[in-house]
Amino acid sequence: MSIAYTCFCTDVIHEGHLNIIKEARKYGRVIVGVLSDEAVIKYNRFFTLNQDDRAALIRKIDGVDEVVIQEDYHYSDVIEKYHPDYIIHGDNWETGYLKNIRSSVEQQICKYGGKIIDVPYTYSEAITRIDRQMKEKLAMPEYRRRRLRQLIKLRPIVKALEVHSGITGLIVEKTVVDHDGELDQFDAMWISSLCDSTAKGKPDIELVDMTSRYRTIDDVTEVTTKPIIFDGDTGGLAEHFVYTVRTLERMGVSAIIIEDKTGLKKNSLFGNEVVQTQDSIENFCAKIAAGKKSQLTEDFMIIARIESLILEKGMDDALKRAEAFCKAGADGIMIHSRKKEPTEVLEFCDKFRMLDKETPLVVVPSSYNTITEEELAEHGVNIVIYANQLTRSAFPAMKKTAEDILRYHRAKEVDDRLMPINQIITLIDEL
Ligand code: SPV
Ligand code: MG
Repeated sequence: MSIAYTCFCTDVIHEGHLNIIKEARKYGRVIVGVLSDEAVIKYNRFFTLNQDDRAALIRKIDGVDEVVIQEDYHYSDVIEKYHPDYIIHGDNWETGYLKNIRSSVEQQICKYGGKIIDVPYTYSEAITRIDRQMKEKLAMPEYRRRRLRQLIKLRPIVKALEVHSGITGLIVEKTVVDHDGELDQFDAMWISSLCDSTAKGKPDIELVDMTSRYRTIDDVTEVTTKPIIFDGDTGGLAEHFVYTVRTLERMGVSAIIIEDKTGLKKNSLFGNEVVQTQDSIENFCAKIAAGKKSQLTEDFMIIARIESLILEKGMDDALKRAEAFCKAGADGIMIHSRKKEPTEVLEFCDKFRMLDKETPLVVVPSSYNTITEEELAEHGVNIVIYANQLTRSAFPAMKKTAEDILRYHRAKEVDDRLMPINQIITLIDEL
């Protein structure tokens, strides 16, 4: 009997999926591949049911003969294993970033006479509603908050990009790239104190108050579903920090990173060019412990950021602090450096990993930007934060536009490099 194979990555079964199964049945024994958790999160939105629960859901559908886990969004392994005579898929994979997957499937199954069956994609009001509900579920605080911990387990390295507004949040939410046949997207958002302050035209010295920073989080959470890592600067007084932790938890933020500095905070990239005071190990440990004690969920993470390399206090000091901060309850360590070369950060990571194999390590390669994600992961890094790149790309472009309008006394000359109005209005989802 012929084999008809289809692959699902859905958390909810609707008429569109039932239609695919119905079509598949016409061609033979129906095997449904459930896309693995690792593969789903590479190009699709996050799941609300894990792969085993999704498989159980599909097993219950009438007409399904076998359910298997498909480990990769490329079909090569399943094609090799099952030699399906037919691969059934919605015709939405004829365009966009799924197109390449379709062509490699076609190339492979053509070799033995297999065929692709493109089923017209089902569009209906009910499906749109279900789709929106799933997305909104992902945006709920209890789902969003725990997602960073889930991603650390599922991703070789979690990639976070800076956001400071609804629109920058949407860019991180929606950008998927197909590069050399590999689909990829960002996993998380970093609400940088530098960029949040810059967007408000203020210096990065803990001047923008928490209420205002919560407003930025609100703007971002209203239009996105990805997890948030919040730059908490020094965390302020321990007596205040406990309230910050509670608020962030309630808002669905996944993690706060606080740095071991005290007094007037200056941006780390100034290093010792400005006066910056590192907090004592005792004080900072007490702050971490107070934060951990105040937290109400298991999900939320307090990540301790070590400034010893920035302030040229040496590797031993950085490692001593890392050990102490973990003991005080930190859920992760961020090591920062402003060197052009990654040498000191990698040395720290290697030495830290000899002491501690588990605690997540976070880095911010703004100045040592030649290092790749793969190299960082090889040194035990779990989260890479691209801390300011959206801000730094937008502002020069805006400044040049302003200058050129003044120069030419009209806007025609700048128009070629602007996003068309019809694109900007479709970028924003409507309910
Ligand atoms: C930020 O993005 O605000 C940071 C990272 O804290 S850095 O600017 O490198 O200090
Ligand atoms: Mg900062």
